Amino acid sequence: MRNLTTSWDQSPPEEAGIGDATGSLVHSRRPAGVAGGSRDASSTAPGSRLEPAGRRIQWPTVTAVIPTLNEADNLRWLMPRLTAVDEVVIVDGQSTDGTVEVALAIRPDAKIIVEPPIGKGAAMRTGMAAATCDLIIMLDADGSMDPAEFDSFLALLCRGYDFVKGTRYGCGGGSDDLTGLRSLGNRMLTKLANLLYGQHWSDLCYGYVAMRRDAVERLCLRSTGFEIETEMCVNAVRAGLRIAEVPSHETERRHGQSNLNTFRDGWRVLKTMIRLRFAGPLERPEPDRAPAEALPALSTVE
Ligand SMILES: Nc1nc2c(ncn2[C@@H]2O[C@H](COP(=O)(O)OP(=O)(O)OP(=O)(O)O)[C@@H](O)[C@H]2O)c(=O)[nH]1
Ligand SMILES: [Mg+2]
Repeated sequence: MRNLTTSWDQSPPEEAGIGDATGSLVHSRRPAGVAGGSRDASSTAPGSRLEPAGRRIQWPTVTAVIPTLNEADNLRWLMPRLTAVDEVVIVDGQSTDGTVEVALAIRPDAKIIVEPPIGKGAAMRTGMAAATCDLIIMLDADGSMDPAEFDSFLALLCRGYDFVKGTRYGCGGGSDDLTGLRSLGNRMLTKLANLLYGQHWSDLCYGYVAMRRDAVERLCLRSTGFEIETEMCVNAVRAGLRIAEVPSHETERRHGQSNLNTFRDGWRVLKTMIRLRFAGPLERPEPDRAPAEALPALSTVE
């Protein structure tokens, strides 16, 4: 038995030809077996570059991180759809509607962390720190983000991007949930972020994102509220991560009430992006951190 290193991040984005790191909309092909099905090479398409004959391929593992605050009814829809991930981390803000019980009834192996309801940002940071897989995908518990879209996020990570953010605008994306006011605010904030950070993003305030787990520490996240989505994006730029946007369709929250306050949270987003623009460089990774090129490789075993 011999370990080979057929890296799942071998091709840099520029060479991959399926998107650009400045945030243009990208469409991706799904490398068979990344998620949503068997990780055995026997399920890959004949002739695939990643199907060396006679080898078993081990695909990167995936953690789903989900913040919850009284989302029991929504988890009944969401949890059965998380079949393609290896680990589920739920960070619950002391829900009183049986959220944790519902989650465990459907997914007994879910990792549950209960903490005070400080905000979505705090919950996401806790969840990212608890994740143990190669890749992390973050989504809301309210059923507005469909796990059927996981593959388009994960495929881009496997093609060399560090941070992949969903966008509800442009080809293939959309929202049944955004009010006119929220959409206007988001578009204005996105334009400002593009100006301040030299990007071409189409959607700043959307929490459906995926990243390599080794990118988490480099993001140096501090936010406690909904401004975490902005902090992740702008710190990804500041940290020099390879970023892509992928179209996503957001449906309406299935049950319950929104926790977002348009004006209060919009103001927090604005303050965050301006403060971080003038905050100086992010701290460099610790010396013992492996450089991006050397990060987890897809190992194949003959
Ligand atoms: N643990 C935890 N989760 C939270 C907290 N606040 C919000 N959440 C969760 O964060 C996710 C996003 O919150 P939402 O209320 O859906 O915010 P939104 O998507 O902007 O609003 P909607 O229009 O209702 O979809 C949901 O899964 C919430 O349950 C909190 O303080 N603690
Ligand atoms: Mg929501």
